[in-house]
Amino acid sequence: MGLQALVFDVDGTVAETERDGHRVAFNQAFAEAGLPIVWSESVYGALLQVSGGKERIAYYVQHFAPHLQLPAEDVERLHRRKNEIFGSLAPRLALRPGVRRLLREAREAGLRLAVATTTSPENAVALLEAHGLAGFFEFVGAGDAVSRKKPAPDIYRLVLDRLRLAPEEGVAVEDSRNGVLAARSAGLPVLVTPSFYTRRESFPGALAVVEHLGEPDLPARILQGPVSGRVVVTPAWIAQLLSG
Ligand code: XBP
Ligand code: MG
Repeated sequence: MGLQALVFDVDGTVAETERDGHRVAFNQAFAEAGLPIVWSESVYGALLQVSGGKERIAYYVQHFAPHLQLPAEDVERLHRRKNEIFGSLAPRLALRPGVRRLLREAREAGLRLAVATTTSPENAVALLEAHGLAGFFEFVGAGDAVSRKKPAPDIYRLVLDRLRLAPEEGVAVEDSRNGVLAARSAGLPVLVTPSFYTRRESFPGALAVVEHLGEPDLPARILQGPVSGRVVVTPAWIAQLLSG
């Protein structure tokens, strides 16, 4: 028993992909298709409550632009194009502080690493490859690999199943309330690094909430947890949190 694996969310956790990546790519795909839809930063923030890009487009059209009468094939085509555009933006999306460092330290400490994300696998892989991180992860659980997206626990259950891990042996790293709900429902403890769109959310049941993962010259503020102050999140610090 004890800490054996870290399971990373991608969007918002590894990088600020939503505001500067997905949102921009959705808008470009809409424009290319000649659709009169532009998602502002604030509108997109509200739409993030709908997990999944296809689901988000379909929800928006149904509620705010029903006159467009977009059939499911068009939604799928738009989403495919949006993901291609996201792939081309991925190299420009900076990693959040501490992500690369913690992955390296986790590998050195013998921890296993996996991804549990709602985004499509091609987006997760594009971002990880663009930053030379893909090789860190033994399994990428993503998108439609499960039928129910976060906040349902399914993607975390799939990852635990593939890694043959008990939930108490892993810690999820998440940025959103939906992600915390998903991980907690699967029994996984969660460390939260809120992102641009989730910084005002609450994270019930989180082990701790930290500003970001921290770097030696940029320790992160501890926003919620058993201790206060600042921290550079390390595998040892996470193990200590876990052991209470
Ligand atoms: C991510 C999502 C995804 C992305 C877009 O949530 O909800 O839908 O916004 O990706 P999380 P796709 O960080 O909780 O996994 O367009 O590929 O769905
Ligand atoms: Mg996220």
